Amino acid sequence: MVNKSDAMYQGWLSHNNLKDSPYQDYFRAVLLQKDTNYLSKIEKLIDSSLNELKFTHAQIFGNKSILPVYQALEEVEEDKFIYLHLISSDKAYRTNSKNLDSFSFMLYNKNGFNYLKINAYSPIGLLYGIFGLLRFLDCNETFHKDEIWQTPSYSIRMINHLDNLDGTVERGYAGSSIFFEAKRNKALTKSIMEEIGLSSSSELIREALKDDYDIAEDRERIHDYGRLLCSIGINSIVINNSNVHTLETKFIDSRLDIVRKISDILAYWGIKTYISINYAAPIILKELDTSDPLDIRVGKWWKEKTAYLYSQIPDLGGFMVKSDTKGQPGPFAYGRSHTDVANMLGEALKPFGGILIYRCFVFNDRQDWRDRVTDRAKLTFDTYTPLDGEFLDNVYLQIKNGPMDFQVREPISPLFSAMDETNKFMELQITGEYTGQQKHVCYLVPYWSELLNTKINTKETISDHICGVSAVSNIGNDSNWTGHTLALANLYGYARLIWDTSLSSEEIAKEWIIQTFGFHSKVCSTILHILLDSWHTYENYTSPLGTGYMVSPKDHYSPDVDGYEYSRLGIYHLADHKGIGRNRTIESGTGFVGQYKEPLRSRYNHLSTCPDELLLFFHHVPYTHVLHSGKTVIQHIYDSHFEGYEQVKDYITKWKELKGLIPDSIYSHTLDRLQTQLGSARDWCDQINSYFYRLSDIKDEKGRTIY
Ligand code: GCV
Repeated sequence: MVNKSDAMYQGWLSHNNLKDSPYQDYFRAVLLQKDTNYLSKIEKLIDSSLNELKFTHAQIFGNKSILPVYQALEEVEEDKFIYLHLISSDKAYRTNSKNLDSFSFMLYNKNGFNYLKINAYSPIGLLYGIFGLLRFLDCNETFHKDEIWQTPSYSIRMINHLDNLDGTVERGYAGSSIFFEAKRNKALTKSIMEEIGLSSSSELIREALKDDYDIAEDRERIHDYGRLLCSIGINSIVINNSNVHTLETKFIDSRLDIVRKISDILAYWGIKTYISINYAAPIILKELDTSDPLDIRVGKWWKEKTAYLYSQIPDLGGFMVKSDTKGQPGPFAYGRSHTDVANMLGEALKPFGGILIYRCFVFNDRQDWRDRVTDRAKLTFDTYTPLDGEFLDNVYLQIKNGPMDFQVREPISPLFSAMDETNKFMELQITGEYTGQQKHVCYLVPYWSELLNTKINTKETISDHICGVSAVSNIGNDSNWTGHTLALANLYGYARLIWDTSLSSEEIAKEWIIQTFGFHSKVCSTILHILLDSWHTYENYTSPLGTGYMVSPKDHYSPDVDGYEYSRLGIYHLADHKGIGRNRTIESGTGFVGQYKEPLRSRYNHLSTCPDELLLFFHHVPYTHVLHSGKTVIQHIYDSHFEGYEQVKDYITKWKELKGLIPDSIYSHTLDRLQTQLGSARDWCDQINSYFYRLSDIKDEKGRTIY
């Protein structure tokens, strides 16, 4: 069981800072005024709202003190109080000129008034308002105006878990699943299974042990997770891996009880539960001999199945399904298209208000490395754009931020500025599969902010062309949730950014640091510096100038410059003794650039305008090519790698100055991770520099040691 006294377990929600807040007296009492009667299930959200205020009250005035909650103004006895007003949404939407939705809230503090007020138009808006107010005060902000309005940038703000029912987490770097676990000792059970002959196939073992898995015993932890997510506005979670194995197919069948239990908990936090489904479920569950979406029996099967699921979990969000990739069954097995599958499932979900999230991660893993024409980067666009306008309106295409796969730097996927007749989600990755796997510090919010705010013409950004954002979770059952303490800033930052895309990554980092560590100026400035610098640092010592993928194909972590170079995966840097990079231009390259609209198309197509950091993604150049920075490509490679290594060294020096200023456990654990990062940065720096020095035979101008 997790150590709940771990200094990071409460994340950013300890409300410790309120102990010194000039506003603390307002937390002596609460007035809750409701304009309308809400359904009892909605009362869960009111409970959570009041519980958060009770917790805050106890933090300030001690555990023995009880928070009085009043229903009418004239009853309030205290001089100061928090005033919660749940306003009928019809009235509010009618009379208010602001762009309100059910998640909106308003904080109100007028000089001379003896209360801090939260106006909300739905119970979830009220809960968001409470967390919004607490954040505001925890960060020691002051009310410069009477009213502060908040409405999120997107109505769906989602987290994707890659958790499997046996408790493992694909691309998880922070322990096991917080949702699922084995009831008995797994190792013991496995050895028994092996003894009776189910030796080699883990799928068989998992299947044989199917009744041995359940919702994690520590349900309080799921509650606490819901609280963390709700406080930053997340309202949707896909609870299982989009690679759906046989065992997890049972979530829509004999193990639906697990989904229901999780969904019941998350409902306290206004979070809708989604399930990843396997498109071949009718066959896997042995109920049909086909999954052909155009076979009437299959459509009927999904309709009945969906009706059953909603009868058990009426507020289920919907399904996520992964299209053709990596051995997962796809529509092409039956000669059908993506729309055939998506619309069949969308139709089944429609009567219940459910949505279908269709993940468009496609790639051809049969490519011949000798083939210079086929370009994996082009595949998603080529596959999906002909289908624009053909998806039902409750189908959302989930598109990874870049055309490849969560590299430290990729250009934005051209699909976002195409397919105007289709609902689109952007998928980000919080878990650092290719960005140091939470052993390295790598605060990704600056990157995400850059992506969402990419201008696609003079008026619009990418963000205007999507209707939601989703991201792969970085959470596990480690006591501090994310393995690396500083990786929690990525979860926090992701959610805050998609709540309000105009927030800067620096503002977000400051919020997180202050709520987590308090106001000590050295602590704040050091952690802020490390976080804001860390993405560029990681980029510096890993693959240069947008090439990506110089990692080991086995672990996606350690350096292996040619790891993918002769593979069938379509990922090639094409470095030889003269130059490096993939020519994707319209005239002489693979033509990928042609998928962009102006102005990005011209910007990326021409060497003179292509940004340095993406140069090798779009162009093949000699090592002596001069960048906009004035350096040659080869000198940039040497300099950035030496610099990246030095930056990590500097983080360690700076971190050591925090000894005694932050809890010891966080201090030493993070120091340990930074030292691991330094060792890895050294490997990266030496291997990349040596590789390119040996290949190009061009010396480092600064004469540093290259092996
Ligand atoms: C969930 C990458 C990852 C896989 C992941 C896949 C996807 O290939 O390595 O672990 O599978 O992306 O996003 O579907």
